[in-house]
Amino acid sequence: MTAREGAGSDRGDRSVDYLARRLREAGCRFAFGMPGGEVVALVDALDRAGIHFILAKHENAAGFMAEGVYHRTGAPGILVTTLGPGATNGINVVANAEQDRIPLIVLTGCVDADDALTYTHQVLDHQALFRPITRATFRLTADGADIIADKAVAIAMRGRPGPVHIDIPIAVAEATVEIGKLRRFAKESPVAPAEGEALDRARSWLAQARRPLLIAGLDVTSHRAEQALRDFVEAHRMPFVTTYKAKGVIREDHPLCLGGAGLSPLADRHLLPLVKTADLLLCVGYDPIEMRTGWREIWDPGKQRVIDIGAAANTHYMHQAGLNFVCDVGAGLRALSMGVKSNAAWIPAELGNAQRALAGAFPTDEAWGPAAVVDEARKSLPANAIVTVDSGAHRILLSQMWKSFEPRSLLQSTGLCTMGCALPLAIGAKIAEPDRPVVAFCGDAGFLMVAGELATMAELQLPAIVVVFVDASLALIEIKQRGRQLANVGVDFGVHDVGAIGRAFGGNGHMVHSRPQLAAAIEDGLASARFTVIGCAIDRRAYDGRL
Ligand SMILES: Cc1ncc(C[n+]2csc(CCOP(=O)(O)OP(=O)(O)O)c2C)c(N)n1
Repeated sequence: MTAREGAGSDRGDRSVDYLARRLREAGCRFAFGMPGGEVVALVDALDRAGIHFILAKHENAAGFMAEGVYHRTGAPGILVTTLGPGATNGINVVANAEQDRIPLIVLTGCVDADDALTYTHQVLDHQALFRPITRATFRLTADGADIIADKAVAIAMRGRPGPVHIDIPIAVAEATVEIGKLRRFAKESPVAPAEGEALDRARSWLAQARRPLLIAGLDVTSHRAEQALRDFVEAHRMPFVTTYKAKGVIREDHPLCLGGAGLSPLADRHLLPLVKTADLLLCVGYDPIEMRTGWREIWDPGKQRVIDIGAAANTHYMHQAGLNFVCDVGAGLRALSMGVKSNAAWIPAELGNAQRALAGAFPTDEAWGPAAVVDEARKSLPANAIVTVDSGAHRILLSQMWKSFEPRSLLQSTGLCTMGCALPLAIGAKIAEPDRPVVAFCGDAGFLMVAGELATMAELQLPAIVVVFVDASLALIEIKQRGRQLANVGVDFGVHDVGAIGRAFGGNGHMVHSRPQLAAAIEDGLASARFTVIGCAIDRRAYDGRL
């Protein structure tokens, strides 16, 4: 294999053609980003390989669009940036991919090593920049392009998924190489826990448990273990709580469901007593990176039996378990269940009371306000709607109130908890599933961070709906500031007509002040061929007592 630098694509395959073909083979059909001169060959190669390149208005948003596609297709997302400012604009979404366990392939252009010896303009060490927030970072070589691509996909998708970075020097990208057939690694098979003393003990704990409680987390979805989980909770009559990311792994109207947990002290008030009185806690694909401090060391492994079945070893120390199985989540559940008869004896009234108390903590009868927005939207949207939500007070309320009926139908950032994700996530989801209703819920500050992507929605003619909670405040931060009796500084801002912003970008736009107005705007949005922005005018401090 020889690299012939500088040869054009018409004279043979470039290294980036092999890279692009391997990504196409992995199921990728879309890439997102903003090119610079350093990545034009890459963008050309992606396009030739059948991977449609979508131009976003900011690299950070581009990464979330890629994530939205991943959730709805299962193929890794692709983010393309140019060198220097392009790469640094992507830092937030790459950190998000690391903390939120997203297989994002991050492709950056860079100057060639020999050039960098005497040239400094826009030149940064991209690998040093991305190393702490990725699973791996590579520098593409011409002859190894297919292998590097294969490694990137394998590392991004394996176990607990995460981002992988490939820096692509200009001359390497354009080098013509003769690799021939793509070289690939063997597929991994799911790892099940070994038979032995630990598994025997786990089975005996399960058989003896009278008050078992299951906590399901995002590794359940990464391992596609939803059916195994449902079979398990039904066989063992085990009530379950999920993290926000795992909402919908089992339909939330299931009789054993206790809803989502993670960021709401109000919900925790009813959930934690159940956790503390359970005699067996089964943490299934539970990655505590999603949880606030209220979930740190909440049980006593000296008194309570705790089994962890997850994708990664417990190095977080958020909690401890008596037995830890690092394995494929579905295989782990099936192995644990084998030959075990349930002895669970939860008093049905006790569970019913907890479910009622949780529902009562988040009432739906508000005449108007943030809870009314969530309630009215849920009623106005079909059950199959895919919903995204940003970070802030509105997210906590929505995540507690929203019932999810399928996995990955409520998308959000729960590890990094970044603002500005909901709108681009919705763009990605709508691209992947154009026939389903897609709705982004944003705070007004989070919306204003990424409002420029409405232009992308218009260009792609995506009829998604964006619901904005317009309270002219960073509500979540204002609550914390007030709670500490500090002066109101840097948290309140102006009321902006987000409906007019929507119209300015070529969509429909409304400001609504009541339930009927909201219902009508959603109905119009669902019927429209254009996107719709609905600003819901609510009072400052409207979240008091609701989180
Ligand atoms: C990128 C980023 N910057 C800052 C924060 C800290 N933060 C968390 S919630 C929040 C307030 C968000 O305000 P808004 O979007 O209006 O939503 P609300 O809290 O009012 O519902 C802020 C500033 C963050 N999570 N992400």
